[in-house]
Amino acid sequence: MVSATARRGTVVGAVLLSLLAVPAHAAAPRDSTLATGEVALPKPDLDGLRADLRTARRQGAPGAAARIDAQGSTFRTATGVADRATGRALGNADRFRVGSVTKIFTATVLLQLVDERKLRLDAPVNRYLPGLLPDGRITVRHVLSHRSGLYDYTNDMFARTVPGFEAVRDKVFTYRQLVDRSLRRPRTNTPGAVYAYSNTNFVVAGMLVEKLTGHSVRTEYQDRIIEPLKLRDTFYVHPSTRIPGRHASGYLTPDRAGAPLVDATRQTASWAQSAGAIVSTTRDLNTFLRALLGGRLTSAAQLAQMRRWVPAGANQAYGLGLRRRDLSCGVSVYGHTGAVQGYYTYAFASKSGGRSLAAFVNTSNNGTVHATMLGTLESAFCGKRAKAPRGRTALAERHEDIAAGAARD
Ligand code: REX
Repeated sequence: MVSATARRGTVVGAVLLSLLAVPAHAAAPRDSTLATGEVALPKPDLDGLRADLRTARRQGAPGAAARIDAQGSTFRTATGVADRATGRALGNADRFRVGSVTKIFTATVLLQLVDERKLRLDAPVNRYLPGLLPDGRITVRHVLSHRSGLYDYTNDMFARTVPGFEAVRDKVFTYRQLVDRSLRRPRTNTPGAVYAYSNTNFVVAGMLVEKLTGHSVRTEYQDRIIEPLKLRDTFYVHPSTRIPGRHASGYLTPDRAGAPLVDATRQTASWAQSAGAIVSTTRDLNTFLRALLGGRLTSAAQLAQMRRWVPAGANQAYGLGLRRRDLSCGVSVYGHTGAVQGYYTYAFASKSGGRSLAAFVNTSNNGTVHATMLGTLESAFCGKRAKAPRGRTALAERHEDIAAGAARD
């Protein structure tokens, strides 16, 4: 089923297509991508994007939606349902839990604090939060790049998916309690050695925000990002369990094959907080990434810090709260993925934010669907002929990587 939004999206999509079909050599005044020095991107494959979302539905997602923004043009598409009980069609106006895309918001606040000289990236965390961490060598940069070696407490929490979720659905944790759960386990690495994804890092980041500003992370997200960018569908929802306004219900896939999906919409998200408790829409996520990568939220110097990459798995690197993915066509994109119970998110943009894609499904714990959603990046940024060998962009980017074990700090 294709929703009304999706049909409207097709019309807008035609306009977008004509705008994006600018040859690389043409000095097209409307193409800010060229003006900002970004490489001209292949035309997005909008049929491919729609097909990706339909595939995700076949693989178990009740609904899927995506939005591309580029040079003032928009393409929206959605399929399936926002709510399995009522059968209401999912649309791009639906709010959803963005999970770890929250980490970009948290990092942005901290980099603004660096700009304000209230924080130093290479200072130990314990300088600001005395005695918090058992290893005084762990710096703010290590935390923001997932190189602290702090164990990810969610590994234990969600070892069994549904019972793990139900045990925390209504719980309210302090940051300290979450850090304590991590510290019960040995550190996974020497500080600075390698990338090892851990939500604990962004709990520590949230503590830093609150300590340095004297305000809650909600206030800081609001005053520094949400208000200035007029993100009217973006909220930090914790510990309240309800997503305000029109939103997609989220359905968690149990570990046992064939077991019914669990409605996970209502939860405190307290296990995630500054690592993952933001609710948003595809439009707001695209606006946010365009502003961030366009240099409108931090100084150029701090944006450059955010883009100092460490290797983070195949075709991926991690900066400070920012993920880079190197696509098959040689284009690299910047943003984050998100996974909270009931929702998977992909929010990525081109280097200076000229083209952005936000896509989500209202299910999680389904690796097949997650892999399909990775395909939305290929459709949005690589277009139809996505199978070409890697181009120069990706190679040039890779030279900037900080080698594992040889980090500069
Ligand atoms: C929590 C478990 C996964 C989800 C997690 N989420 O660490 C953070 C996030 C906030 O968004 N991270 C992702 C649950 C990976 C990211 O950075 O892209 N899985 C589910 C299980 C597995 O319970 N046993 O899939 O909903």
